Amino acid sequence: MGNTNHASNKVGVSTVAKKRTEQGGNPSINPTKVDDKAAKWVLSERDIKFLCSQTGLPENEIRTWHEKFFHDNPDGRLDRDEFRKIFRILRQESPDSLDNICDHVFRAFDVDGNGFVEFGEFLLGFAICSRGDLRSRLDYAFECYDLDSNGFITEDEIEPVLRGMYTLLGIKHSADYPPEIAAKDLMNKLDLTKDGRVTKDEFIHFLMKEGMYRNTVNPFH
Ligand SMILES: [Ca+2]
Ligand SMILES: [Ca+2]
Repeated sequence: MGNTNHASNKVGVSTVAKKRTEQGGNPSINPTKVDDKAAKWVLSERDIKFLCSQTGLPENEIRTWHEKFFHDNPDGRLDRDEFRKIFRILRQESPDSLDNICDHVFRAFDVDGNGFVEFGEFLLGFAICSRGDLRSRLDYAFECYDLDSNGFITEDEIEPVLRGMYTLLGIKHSADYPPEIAAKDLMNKLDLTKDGRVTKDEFIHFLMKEGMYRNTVNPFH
């Protein structure tokens, strides 16, 4: 395998670590783009080490994912439709129930917000959402709700995602407690400082201790 370290950071896994985990101290990793035209990517030893430490996956599993990912997606990234297909395979729920939540999960995975989920973003998101600790999973859940990615959740952002969660969980909307009221109630619970917007800290703090709400709010249970 060629070793072309110090390539430009185009793919954005470094930002995953920076934005999504606040532990700090993570080196940047990106599968290294060897040739623009061939769009061929290699994982350096450093990439592998970083992904192992971030995802908790063994090296051979990372190599397997990498091979499969680039086999299915030679351009090294997933657009929304491609992401939807993979998401359907990875989740246990019926495909129809996933549709409304899928775009929100896509936004959480697309850490650098470039409209694509690159390999590193995919692997890290997948590992964290399926086997990460609760705080990390809530960190990703926050991004699902922050529709405009401005770092705050507002009441109008809660409702569409909550609707997606209801569909995902097979919860029927009851006429006397429609999603817009549920969103209002949830907003009141989350917005501790009553300034009309919810920070990530408020979101995580509340849902860490409120299991009942967490079950209907967090797509990554
Ligand atoms: Ca991206
Ligand atoms: Ca927002």
